[in-house]
Amino acid sequence: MNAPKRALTLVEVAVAMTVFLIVAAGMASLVGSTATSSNVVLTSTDVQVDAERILAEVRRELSLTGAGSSSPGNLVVTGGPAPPVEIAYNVIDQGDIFDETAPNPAQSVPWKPDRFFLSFEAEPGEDPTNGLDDDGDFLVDEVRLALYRQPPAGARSLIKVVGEGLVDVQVETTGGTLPGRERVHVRFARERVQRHLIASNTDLAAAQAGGGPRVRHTVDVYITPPN
Ligand SMILES: [Ca+2]
Ligand SMILES: [Ca+2]
Repeated sequence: MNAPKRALTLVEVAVAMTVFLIVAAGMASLVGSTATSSNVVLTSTDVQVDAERILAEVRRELSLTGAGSSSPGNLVVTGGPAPPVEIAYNVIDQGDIFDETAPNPAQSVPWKPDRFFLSFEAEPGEDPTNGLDDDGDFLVDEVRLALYRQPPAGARSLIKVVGEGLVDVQVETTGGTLPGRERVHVRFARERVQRHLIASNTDLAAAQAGGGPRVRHTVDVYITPPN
């Protein structure tokens, strides 16, 4: 015979509700921390992808230039190693073919007349030399990489800004592994502050001083111009 059904006592209801609330709170905090960590991963990946993209553009630009004995004065690094520093160069005209019958085929490298400049330069509103964050983006002395073109008898004009938010930049020519051919060393870091992790005045002060929660990806390459 079944026992007679009875209503829950007040104590049982209170215990059940307490257990439910503890479980719900635990689930909420689990969801919260998952969201935060995936946000961090996303930001870190963003910075890495952007740094690699900028480096790929530098490589592509310099893959069509030259600094060897057949191209004296073609590729020139001015300034540096810290910004402001720029790489000036002409690129090969791929429409033409080497004249293999010339006395020295290398001397017939057909350069396009326009001069190009990859320039690590000040971002508008930021002085890259004073150790301060002048434009309020929490990056200290950051620079941009800009690409310019100058025709033989014309003015220099901006083609595009290749990248922004660059720190720890170093560009210089170094001894090459091939005779008469110097390598170009390019290094920079892309940096971004994780604004969503700034939760207190202490965090804010640290970020303004160049610290606090931030992600950074450094790329480093030695390029030997092919011609
Ligand atoms: Ca800044
Ligand atoms: Ca500054």
